[in-house]
Amino acid sequence: MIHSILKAYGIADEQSVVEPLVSGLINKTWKVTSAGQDYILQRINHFVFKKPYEVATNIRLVDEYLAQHHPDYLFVAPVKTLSNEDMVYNKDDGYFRMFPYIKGSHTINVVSSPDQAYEAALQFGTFARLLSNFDAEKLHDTIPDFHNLTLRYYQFDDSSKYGNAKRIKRAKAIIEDARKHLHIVEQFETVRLNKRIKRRVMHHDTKISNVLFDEKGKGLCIIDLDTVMPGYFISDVGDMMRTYLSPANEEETDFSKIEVRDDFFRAIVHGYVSSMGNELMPEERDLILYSGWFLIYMQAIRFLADYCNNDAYYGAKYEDHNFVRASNQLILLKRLEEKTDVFEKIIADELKRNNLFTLS
Ligand code: GN1
Ligand code: MG
Repeated sequence: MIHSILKAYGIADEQSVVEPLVSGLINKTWKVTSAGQDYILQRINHFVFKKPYEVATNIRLVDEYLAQHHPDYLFVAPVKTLSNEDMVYNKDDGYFRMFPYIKGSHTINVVSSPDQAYEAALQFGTFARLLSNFDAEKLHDTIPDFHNLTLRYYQFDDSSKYGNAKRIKRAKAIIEDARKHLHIVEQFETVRLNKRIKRRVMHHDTKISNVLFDEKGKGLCIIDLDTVMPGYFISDVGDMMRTYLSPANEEETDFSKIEVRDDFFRAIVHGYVSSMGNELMPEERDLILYSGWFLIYMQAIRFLADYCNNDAYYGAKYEDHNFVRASNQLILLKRLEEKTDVFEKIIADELKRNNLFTLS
């Protein structure tokens, strides 16, 4: 199957070595080595990305804009096929794209130092800043309503009423717990109504494995651009908080290991504010801590809804997998909420360091 795809790129069977890479929950990825060249091959999950051509169009528009306005910026655009396409379609296996492998780069799966969190935040902040004059509305919503928390809440609410009855019963306590956080959804509605809070070009999946690092541990560029689409900055900053603050990730079953670390929080804020803080409106700067609540809560109710809906979206490796993931994220949210005063102080410090102010 892979070999017929490689042919479209002019890569011959005999010379190529293809090895699967462990990556996210949605797309499949392989490393391809051929004639001394390395590539990353990715299959788009077209049950999730229903219009793969829109994904390709977004990446092309962003690539063209950056090439024209910021030619020195390292943006990893897909390799073209022999017939100059961004993507290959094969009726049995779906849609594939190939990216050049950036020499000397590596990815990490776990954030183990505040420096790494800082480097990543700087990368995502720089990407957003360089695109702040690009009209985000030119881009397609590659997953419509992807980070629409209000809709996610309704989906969760439906699943908790009409989903798998046995599972709903099992999850009763966390469903009730999740309902107690409705204020996070209400605040999202005020964000949507506030015209000074712009929809920007956002990455929407800022976990650490989507940053390439060089040998010295400096951030090189960002990858996995399928969810690059219009959104609010809280999506990118929030997902960094969700995935960098705790030493234990969403898969952890021992919840006593979930904690939020002050120095990692400062590193995220430092990296993002120093690259993107100037672009943010004061109204947006007021939402930095809210970003974490917003994204962690959204992930919790997405996992919980999926549990009630028989794991239709995320899949599951064991019976209670999505129940455990949802419980985990609700605990992470609590740990973050407990730090409100300390973290507001850190945000104030970092803004001050950059001579920036908020409304409040
Ligand atoms: C999915 O596929 P992956 O792991 O990059 C999901 C994200 C979630 C993440 C949770 C398109 O990302 O929104 O945060 O799982 N992406 C999509 O692990 O739904
Ligand atoms: Mg992804």
